[in-house]
Amino acid sequence: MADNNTHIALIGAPLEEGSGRRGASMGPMALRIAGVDSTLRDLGHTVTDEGDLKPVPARDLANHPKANNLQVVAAFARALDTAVYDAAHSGKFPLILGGDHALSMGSVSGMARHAADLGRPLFVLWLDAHADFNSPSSSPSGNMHGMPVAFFCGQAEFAPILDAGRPFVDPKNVFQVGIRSVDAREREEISEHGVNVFDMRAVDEIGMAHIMHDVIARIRAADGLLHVSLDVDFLDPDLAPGVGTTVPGGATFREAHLIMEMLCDSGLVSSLDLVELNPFLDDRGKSARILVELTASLFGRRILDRPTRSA
Ligand code: B3U
Ligand code: MN
Ligand code: MN
Repeated sequence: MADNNTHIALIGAPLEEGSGRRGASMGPMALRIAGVDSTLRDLGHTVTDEGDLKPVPARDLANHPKANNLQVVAAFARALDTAVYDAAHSGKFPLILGGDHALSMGSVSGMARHAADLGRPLFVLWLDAHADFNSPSSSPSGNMHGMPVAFFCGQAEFAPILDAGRPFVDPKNVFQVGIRSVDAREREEISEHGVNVFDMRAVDEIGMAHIMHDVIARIRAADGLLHVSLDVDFLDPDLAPGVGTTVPGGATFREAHLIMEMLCDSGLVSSLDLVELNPFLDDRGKSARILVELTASLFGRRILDRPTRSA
């Protein structure tokens, strides 16, 4: 994706059952009201809104005491896997309007299948306060929005309870930026699996520009595709209060825009999740609007009519 004409498929995923509270199902509508489609069209892109997925719960799967609402989460994961794969396969850029973060089990699976077709590796940039590397046995809450990274990195525990046999993502191709709330088992898991982590301390010490140059160079060297997953709580809660799990000390407005601007210049991004927006908790649409603004930066809006510095 660069700043020329891209055909973007908006895919609504009104999932909230992965999150342990109500409200994230209103996320797709809030993003539409904030003007995600017209903003992208104004930048010269073609936008097709595919509407919202409404999957039937996956009753072929057994309920699990520590994977809350597994049947609903799995239904969304399956539906998104197909919708995202089909969109990418037909040359479109899948832009997923969430919905809680459990939906990334499906969007990343779909992009992993697409990348495998192309014979290219899939990389994931995980912008989040959390590592989302729990599994049912390690999760303190049982909420599946805390589990997608473990799922798509192939954590064995998911095989008997969720769909096995999907292409997974090599954990070494996952970059987590901005994390600042990690459970004890997650800390061990991400290091054992070799996930690349730039926590908020790294952001403070090294700086966002340096981190992103590094991430982009590594993906480019491997000729990878990049899926970006943006959780609202990546941002500082003063900036974006419309999320169920606010964690102080998040990314600033400029840090977040810089990421998007550098990713735009890189031309590497092939798909995007906007997740965890909870309009019920938002302050007059502020968080929905900032997600749309960040998306605009990813799709070519810039301060001056030139890249500031090539990535
Ligand atoms: N790590 C905790 C909390 C959490 C993860 N993701 C969010 N919250 N949004 C858990 O429940 O897994
Ligand atoms: Mn998350
Ligand atoms: Mn989070």
